[in-house]
Amino acid sequence: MDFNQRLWEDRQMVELRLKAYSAPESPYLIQKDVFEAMRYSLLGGGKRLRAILALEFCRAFGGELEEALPAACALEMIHAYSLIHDDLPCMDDDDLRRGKPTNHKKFGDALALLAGDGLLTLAFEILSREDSVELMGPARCIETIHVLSCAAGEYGMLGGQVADVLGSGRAMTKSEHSEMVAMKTGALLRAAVHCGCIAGKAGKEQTQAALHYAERIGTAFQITDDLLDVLGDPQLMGKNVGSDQRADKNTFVTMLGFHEAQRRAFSLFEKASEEISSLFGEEHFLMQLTDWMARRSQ
Ligand code: GRG
Repeated sequence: MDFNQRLWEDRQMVELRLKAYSAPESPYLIQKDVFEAMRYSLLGGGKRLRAILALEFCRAFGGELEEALPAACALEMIHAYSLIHDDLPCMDDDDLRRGKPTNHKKFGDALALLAGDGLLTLAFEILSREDSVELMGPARCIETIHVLSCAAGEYGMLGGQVADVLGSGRAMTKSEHSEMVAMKTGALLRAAVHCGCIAGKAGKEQTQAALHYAERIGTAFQITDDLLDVLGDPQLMGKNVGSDQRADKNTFVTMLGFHEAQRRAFSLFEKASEEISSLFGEEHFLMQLTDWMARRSQ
């Protein structure tokens, strides 16, 4: 099947399930406003990369996509929460996300904060639901919940965000910066691959190799994000550029310079592709997906 067709099909599957997991629109619920704010950011577009990684690693190891879908959706919920909170005035203070006003611009700070909390909580609710437990079995469900909670928490994305926020305005060392990126951006991407391995019942060594891949693309993905914040097209990206510089952030561009950052991303994506090639062969969909990540302009 054509690469773009498969990407579209994966996304469709995720969109439909996310919609099914979201609370229905109802004028009678007293908390209807937070449901609306949650739907606004959860169903509001995005590349769905984390979900696709979970689905495709599951498929690559011979698993059924259905078994990876709850985790794929949980990943997108956690990701959407992080974007809502990251955009708040007390964090990056951004007005535009995925081509629309940010959640707090549309609903106000209080509701945006609560919508983020709601999405984070919903991620774990859907994974522990009876249908998910029946589908995956209790052991794999608990393992998935453990992987996701560790990736989202204080030793993962949240910890990285703390280091990023508190490190703005002062020069970080290269190792501090690498650690911050591995936590803030890398942890959730790594968890996406890990969830796919769990759903696809990958063996220990296969999982280790897949996680090496994930660590490389995690760093490379953030480098690309930093490069796009300097030279990206705001129309294509659906968000404002130059925000890192305005906030005096430590980025791969400030740490390495633009060209060295480009070279580093290229080399990491290349190593990541080698990992996929030795796991699944040259022609595999995940090779094309890695290439697509390396070339992304949004
Ligand atoms: C607890 C108040 C509070 C805040 C936590 C954890 C957190 C806020 C923020 C996470 C940090 C973060 C947003 C990292 C950026 C990761 C990144 C590169 C996001 C962009 O991902 P894409 O390009 O986005 O996949 P789309 O829109 O395509 O889904």
